[in-house]
Amino acid sequence: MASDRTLAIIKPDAFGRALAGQVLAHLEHAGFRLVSARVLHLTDAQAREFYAVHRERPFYGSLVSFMTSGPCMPLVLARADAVATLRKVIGATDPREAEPGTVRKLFAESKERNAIHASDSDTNAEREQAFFFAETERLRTL
Ligand code: 3AN
Repeated sequence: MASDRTLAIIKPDAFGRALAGQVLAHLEHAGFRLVSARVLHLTDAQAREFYAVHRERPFYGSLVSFMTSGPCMPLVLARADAVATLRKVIGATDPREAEPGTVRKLFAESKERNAIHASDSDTNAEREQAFFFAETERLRTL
């Protein structure tokens, strides 16, 4: 059965433009419950580790610089079929290709500065929740 929890990050572009509240409202409107949230400024080492799967990609260095450019907001979100539903709600990586009404269409600036991250599989959702949150913070019942 698909997991009912996933991880999102309101990225430094959206957080820095004071859009966190609007993004959260959008996610809640899409049926997600907020399980846990933090505001933190990623270190270079943390950003490199979080995005290690992209290590060989040409945009890796730039992505790490962007993700460490200001505070961001990791969130644990819950609803049925959480991973697939959140991917739909955030829209395509490039906001020019994102469906109308998606978070990235509404709030992203570019393919890199694209407002929000969301886990892309149950395995990554588990790893990424554990990256930011202790078990007691993410497994509480709603
Ligand atoms: P998504 O966030 O939609 O899962 P990924 O996993 O392919 O997309 O990429 C991770 C992050 O890397 C994206 N959210 C975006 O910030 C950045 N990124 C992806 N592709 C590019 C690109 N071609 N140029 C610059 N940044 C990119």
